[in-house]
Amino acid sequence: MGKGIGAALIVLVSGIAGAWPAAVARAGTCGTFSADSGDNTIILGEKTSYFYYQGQIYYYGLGELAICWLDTNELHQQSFFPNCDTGTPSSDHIYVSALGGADVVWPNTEGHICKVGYPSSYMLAFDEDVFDFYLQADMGTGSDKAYGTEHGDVLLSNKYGTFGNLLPADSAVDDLCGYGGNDTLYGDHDDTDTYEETLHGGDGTDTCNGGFDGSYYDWANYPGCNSISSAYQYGGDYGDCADDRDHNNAWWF
Ligand SMILES: [Ca+2]
Ligand SMILES: [Ca+2]
Ligand SMILES: [Ca+2]
Repeated sequence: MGKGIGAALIVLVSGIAGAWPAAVARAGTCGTFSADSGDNTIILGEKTSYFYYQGQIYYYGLGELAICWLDTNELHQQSFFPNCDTGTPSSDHIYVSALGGADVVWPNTEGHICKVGYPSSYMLAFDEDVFDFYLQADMGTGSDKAYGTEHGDVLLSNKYGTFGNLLPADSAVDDLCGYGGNDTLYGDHDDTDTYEETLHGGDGTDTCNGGFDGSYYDWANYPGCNSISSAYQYGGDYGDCADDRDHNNAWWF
């Protein structure tokens, strides 16, 4: 529970999930977020509103995506994405561009204050029962960590290059964690043991591509990755990044 919030805080989760029509269209982008070229922490959650009753504050979800992030100066920032909401079909995604720096992105699993204002910056968890859309994260250069939602996400260890949509080498170790859902994970063109990516498919039927062009190699967790291209396979359980996703909540405090 966040600082400054009374022990009697009650969070009301949006109750309108599932009341909207299912996906009907081709994959689209419901929102685009760009961090900065420094080190960033990027957290996905649900925008809220609140009211006071008998001296206590009550939050309720607005069914709209909010992103809280830490900029290169370690200042909190918050952005809202009105087109990424409870009506957004599962074929759409929020596009996150982390740019340079050592970045981390993940869907928040607990509600927290986004330190840009109390009480208005409170965010609920990213609840897959509320949001059907998935995450596409281009992590950019630098050593990054990307955690997916329980939907089928697309996680890339670097941004697309300019030729053939390939991911250029970024001379950095990246860690991609698909978590639940049928994810697609792409390593970049680093081709030495020093800078291999680790691709964790997690639950679901996941596709892991170590180099995106068949010539380079990363470490793919098997059977976490059900389909593996351009990668070495780990036969066992190479860590449990699903746990990491939950533990990351601690950074807020
Ligand atoms: Ca960055
Ligand atoms: Ca990277
Ligand atoms: Ca998965």
